[in-house]
Amino acid sequence: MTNAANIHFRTCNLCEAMCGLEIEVQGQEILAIRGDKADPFSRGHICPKATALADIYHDPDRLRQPVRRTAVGWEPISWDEAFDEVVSNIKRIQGEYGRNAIGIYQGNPNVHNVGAMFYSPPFVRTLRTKNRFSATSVDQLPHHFAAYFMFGHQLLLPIPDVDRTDFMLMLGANPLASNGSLMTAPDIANRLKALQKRGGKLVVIDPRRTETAVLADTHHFIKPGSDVLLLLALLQTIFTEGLASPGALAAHADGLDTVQQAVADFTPELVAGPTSIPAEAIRQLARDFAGAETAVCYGRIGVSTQQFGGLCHWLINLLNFVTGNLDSPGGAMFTLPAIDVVGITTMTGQTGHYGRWHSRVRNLPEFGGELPVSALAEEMLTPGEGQIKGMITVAGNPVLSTPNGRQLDEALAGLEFMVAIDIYINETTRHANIILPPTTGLETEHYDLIFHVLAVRNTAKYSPPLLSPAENARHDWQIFQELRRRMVGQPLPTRHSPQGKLDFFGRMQPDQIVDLALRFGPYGAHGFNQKKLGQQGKQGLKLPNLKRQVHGVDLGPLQPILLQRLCTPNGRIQLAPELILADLDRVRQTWLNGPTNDQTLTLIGRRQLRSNNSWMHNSPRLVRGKDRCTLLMHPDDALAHNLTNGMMVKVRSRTGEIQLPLAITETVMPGVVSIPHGWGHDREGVRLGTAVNHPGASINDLTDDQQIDQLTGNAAFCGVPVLVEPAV
Ligand SMILES: Nc1nc2c(c(=O)[nH]1)N[C@H]1C(S)=C(S)[C@@H](COP(=O)(O)OP(=O)(O)OC[C@H]3O[C@@H](n4cnc5c(=O)[nH]c(N)nc54)[C@H](O)[C@@H]3O)O[C@H]1N2
Ligand SMILES: Nc1nc2c(c(=O)[nH]1)N[C@H]1C(S)=C(S)[C@@H](COP(=O)(O)OP(=O)(O)OC[C@H]3O[C@@H](n4cnc5c(=O)[nH]c(N)nc54)[C@H](O)[C@@H]3O)O[C@H]1N2
Ligand code: SF4
Ligand SMILES: [Mo]
Repeated sequence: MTNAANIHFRTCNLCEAMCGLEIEVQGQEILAIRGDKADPFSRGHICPKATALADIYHDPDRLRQPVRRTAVGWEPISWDEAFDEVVSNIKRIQGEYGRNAIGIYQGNPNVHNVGAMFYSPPFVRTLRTKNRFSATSVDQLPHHFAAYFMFGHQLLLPIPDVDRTDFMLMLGANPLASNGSLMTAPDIANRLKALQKRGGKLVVIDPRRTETAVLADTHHFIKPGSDVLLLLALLQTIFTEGLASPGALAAHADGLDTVQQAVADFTPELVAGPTSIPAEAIRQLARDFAGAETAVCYGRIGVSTQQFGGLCHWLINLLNFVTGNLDSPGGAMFTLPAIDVVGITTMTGQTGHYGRWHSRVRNLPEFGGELPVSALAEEMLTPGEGQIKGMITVAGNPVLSTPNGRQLDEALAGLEFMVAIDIYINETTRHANIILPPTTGLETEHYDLIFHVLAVRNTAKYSPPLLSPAENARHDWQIFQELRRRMVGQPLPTRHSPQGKLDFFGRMQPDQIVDLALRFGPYGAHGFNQKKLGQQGKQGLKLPNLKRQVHGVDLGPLQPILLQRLCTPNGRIQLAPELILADLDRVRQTWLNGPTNDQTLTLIGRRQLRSNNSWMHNSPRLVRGKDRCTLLMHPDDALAHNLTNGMMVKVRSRTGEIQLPLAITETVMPGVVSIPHGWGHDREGVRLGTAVNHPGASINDLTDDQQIDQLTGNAAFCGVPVLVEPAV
C-alpha cells in the first residue's frame, strides 16, 4: 500500500441514480468524495449522501463482528459460533413447527448489492418457506404487477425516456429529492431543465408543491389516492375526442376496445370533485399529452403506494400506449442492459407468477414468490399452524418502513428466534438474537445489476472494492453462501461439480458471475443474442475490459424492443387483463358513492435529500441543522385546528399516535398533511449514537397494515386519515 493519495472511481450504491464518484484516498483514509465529471451518465452529479459513504465506513456504531443478544447486552461472538446458532435455530423451528414457521424480510439495500442479488435467492430457496417478504410490497409492486399482466414479465418495466421526450406527465414522484426511481437518471434536475429548454413541458401531479413541482411548467394538486380517477378521465378524454393513435404497436395488442368501453363513464366532470382538479384542466391535459410530438406519463411512490396502485400503473401504461408513446423514443421505453436480467430470466422461465399461494391469516396472494409485507405482523401474532416463530431480516428495517410498524415491533419481540444480516443495531435488528454484519459500501465490489435495467440510457460500469474490510469481515454474499452451505449440510458443488450440475452460487465469486453475464450479454464478447435483438455489437464486453473503463461505458439511448421481449402466453400485449379490469368496480364503490368524510386530515409522506429511507441518520453531516421530521400543514387547516407554527402536535390514526413539530406551509394542499418516513429512532436499545439524538417520529406508527391495494397487496401509505391536535 503506498502512502500517496490515490484517485478511485466507482458508482454510488445508495440510491437508484448510479452517480459516478471520484474518491481521493490515502491508505484507508478517505480524503474527498466528488462527482466524477468523466462518468458519461452522471456527468459529475452527486448529492450530499455520497460523502456520507465515508461516515458509514468509519461509523463506530457499525457492527464489524457478529453479536449475540444476552440478558446483559450484546456480546461479540465468532462467525462460526454465529452461523451455528443461526442454522440450528432455523432447523429447530422448522422441525418443530413446519417450514413456514421461518419468515424472511429483505430490505432495499439488497437491490443495491450485487453479491446479495446473486447469492440470497439460492439461500432463500433452502428455507422452502412461503413466508417471504420484502420492501417490494411497500414500494414498486404495482409496477411489476402491471408489467406481468400486460407484457408477461414482471421486470419488463417501462422507463421514461426523459432525455428525448417533449412532454412529461409525472404523478407521485419527486425526483429532485429522491433522484429518481424506476428511472435511473443521474442529474435529473438538469435533464428536466433540458427538456424545458428544448421547448418541452413538465406537468406534475402531487398533493404537495414539491421541489419538482416548483420546477414544472404546470402543477396540479390532487387529493391523495384519487390519481386512478384522473388517469381514467385522461384516457376517457383521449378516446372521446378521437386523440388515440397507438401506431404500429396496435397490431400487436389485445383489448383496446374493451379498455375504451371500461373507461367510457369516467368523464372529467365525474372525477373533478373527488380529485379536486377542474374538468377543463383534465381535458386540456389530455389534449396536450396526446398532441405532443412525444410524451411520457410516469408515476412513482405516490401512485404506487396507494389503494389503487395496480390500476394506476396499468392506466399509465395505457396512456403511453394509446398515444403511441410506448416503446418509442421520447416515450416509455425498455432497456437492454449489458447484463440482460430480463433476457436471462426469460430464458430460465422466471418471468413472474401470481396467486400460487396465499397468506395464512388474510388470504393475500403471493406475487413473484413474495407475500405482502402488510401481512407480516399478523402472521407472527396469530396462533395456529404455519405461524411465523422465527425471522430472518436482511438489509431491512421494517419496524420503521412498513405500515403499522409498532405492531410489527411488538410481534418481533415475541419471536422464538430472529437473525438479522445488517450493519446496525436499529429499531428492527434490536430484536434479533444474532446479528451477522456484512461489509458495506466502499468495501465491496459493485455492479448495478438492477438499476441498469431501470436506466434512461443503456450503460455499464463495474466498481472494484476500494477499502479493505476489517479482518474476518464477510461480504453479504459470503454470509448467504455459508448459511446455505450449512442449511444444505454438505459442501456446495463447484462450477464443475461431480454431479455435473452448474451451480454458479456454490463456489464462484460475484465478479466471475458478472464476467460471464457480460460476455454472454447483448454487448458481450460472446453475445449470442446480439443478432436476435437487432443490436450491433459494441465493444465485446467482458469484465476485464469493463474494469479498464473506470468511468463506465455508454451503450446508447434506449431502442424499441418490446415486441422481441413480450412474454405473454399469446405473444401479444394485453391491454385489458381481466383481473385488473375487474378492479374498476372497487374504484366506483370507493370514490363515487357520495362525499367522503371531511372531518379528518389526510396523511401523505415525503422524501428528503439528506435521508435514505431509515438508515442514514447516523451520519452527523446528514442530520445537522433544523429538525426535518415535521408535520406539514396548510395555513387554513392550522387556523381551523388552532395550531401555530413550530408547536408540538399529536397526530393520531387508527393504528397509533406520534408527536412532532408542526410546520405551516402553503406547499401542501388544504386537508392534507405530510410526514417524511424513516424517522423514529428513540426506541430502547437502538445503538445509533447520532440518530438517537435526532430521533424524529415514525409515520409508519400511523399508517395502517389493513390499508392496502387489494389488487396487488401493496401498502397504501398515501391518504391515511388522521386527527391532529396540540400535544400537551
Ligand atoms: N410511510 C412510508 N413508508 C415507506 C415508504 C414511504 O414512501 N412512505 N417508502 C418505502 C420504500 S420505497 C422502501 S424501499 C422501504 C425501505 O424499507 P427497508 O428496506 O425495510 O428499510 P431501509 O431503511 O432501507 O433499511 C435498510 C437496512 O439495511 C441496512 N443496510 C445498509 N446497507 C447494508 C448492506 O450493504 N448490507 C446489509 N445486509 N444491510 C445493509 C441498514 O442498516 C438498514 O437496517 O421503505 C418503505 N416505507
Ligand atoms: N433522498 C432520498 N432519495 C431516495 C430515497 C430516500 O429515502 N431519500 N428513497 C429511495 C427509494 S427506496 C425510492 S422507492 C425512491 C422513491 O422516489 P419518488 O417516488 O420520487 O419518492 P418521493 O420523493 O417520496 O415522491 C413521492 C411523491 O408522491 C407524492 N404523493 C403522495 N401521495 C400522493 C397521491 O396520492 N397522489 C400523487 N399524485 N402524489 C402523491 C408525495 O407528495 C411525493 O412528492 O426514492 C429513492 N431515493
Ligand atoms: S443521488 Fe443517489 S447515487 Fe447519486 S450521489 Fe446521491 S445517493 Fe448517490
Ligand atoms: Mo423504495
